[in-house]
Amino acid sequence: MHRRKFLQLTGAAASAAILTRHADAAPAAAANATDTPSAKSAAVTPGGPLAVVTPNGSTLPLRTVGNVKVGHLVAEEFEHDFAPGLKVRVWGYNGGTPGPTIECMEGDRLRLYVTNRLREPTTVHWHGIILANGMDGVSGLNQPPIAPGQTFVYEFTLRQHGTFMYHPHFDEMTQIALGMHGMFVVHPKQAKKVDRDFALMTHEWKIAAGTKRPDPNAMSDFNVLTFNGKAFPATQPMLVGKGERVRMRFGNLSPMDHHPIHIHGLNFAVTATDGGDTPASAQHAETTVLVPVGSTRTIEFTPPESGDWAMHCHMTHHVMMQMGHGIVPMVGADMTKLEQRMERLLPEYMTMGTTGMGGMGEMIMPIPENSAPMRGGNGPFGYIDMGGMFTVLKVRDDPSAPDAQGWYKHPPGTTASAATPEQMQKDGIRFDS
Ligand SMILES: [Cu+2]
Repeated sequence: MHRRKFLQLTGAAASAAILTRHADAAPAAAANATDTPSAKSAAVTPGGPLAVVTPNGSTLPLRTVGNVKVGHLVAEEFEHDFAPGLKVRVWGYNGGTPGPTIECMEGDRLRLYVTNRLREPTTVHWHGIILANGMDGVSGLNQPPIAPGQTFVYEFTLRQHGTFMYHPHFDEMTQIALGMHGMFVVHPKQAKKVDRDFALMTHEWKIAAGTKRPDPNAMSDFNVLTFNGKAFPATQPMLVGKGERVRMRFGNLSPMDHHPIHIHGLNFAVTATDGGDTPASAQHAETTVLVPVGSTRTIEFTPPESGDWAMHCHMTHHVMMQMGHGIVPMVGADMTKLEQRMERLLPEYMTMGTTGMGGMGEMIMPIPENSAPMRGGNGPFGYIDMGGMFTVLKVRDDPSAPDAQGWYKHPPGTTASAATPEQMQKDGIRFDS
């Protein structure tokens, strides 16, 4: 089907959910990929804190010159892969969205060069970092904008620790929406030991199906939701050991939405925000952490159960992809007559959504070029009908085992299964079908 036809269908079927997915077979879920960021965090300094892993991302290389750590961020446009089938031109840093995670120690003197390879000016604001006013990066207020082709230098000493972010403070609406942001981690001098430490930037994008650029003017109806710039199944799962101490740092520079991040199979405490550490007396157990726009949340937990555990934004539209949301609800409707009439006009017409949307991701249907509507991924029990801001936390008894990155092997008798009539009768369950 051509894109024009698809659009016709979308328009014609005012009542029907046109939910489609790629004509080619679903790619192997990245949830089973071999490049799981599992490497146990290496020490940044002997006996010191641990290195942060940014799944699907990178860490900014820093050179030591005298007593100063020197880094270089390049603001630029490049092609980015969101999910299988969806390649879009975005703006970011050093070829990445998010840009590389900046990772330092409290007390470090930092000199950061910023080169502007965009066609408009930019600046960098170090979100949450306490520094001299002239280093804060607000264009017009603290500095002149960095012109295209120009390189600016920022220099400051880190007097605090925590999880922060960086982003432009010139034409924020466009530049952040197009992908310019990154995480900024400062380890305390007396680091609290953990076994794993992950950084995840949440984001939302409006990318009309078949187009090559995100729409920075969008205020609602964001249709591509990402962890570190990737939508499931392109999100790299995270591998940890049962009983290990795990830290996750979430950032949110989405244009408009907060993200309640939910992890299955465990509970956690929020140990810090970008404002500082949460005192132990104020910490409590949670299963979902709301990460508001313009803030970070750091959580810590010790997973009590091995398995492949879902981790996702709990806004249900944030685990969907480029489907149309402006549609009439069809659940439970009998559309037989309408379908017959529509087929006279459009032979390929089909109504969707009358039994819910769960089957849509798996359907082999043509879609417009360069789009990933409602993409999901293959799981060990069938199709995982979620896309967007969804990933998998792989908890293993032995995370170094050779098969640790494959699907979890459930011990016999520990999976839900179809009930037998005998079982139901024995337990007094009545169901006349
Ligand atoms: Cu969300």
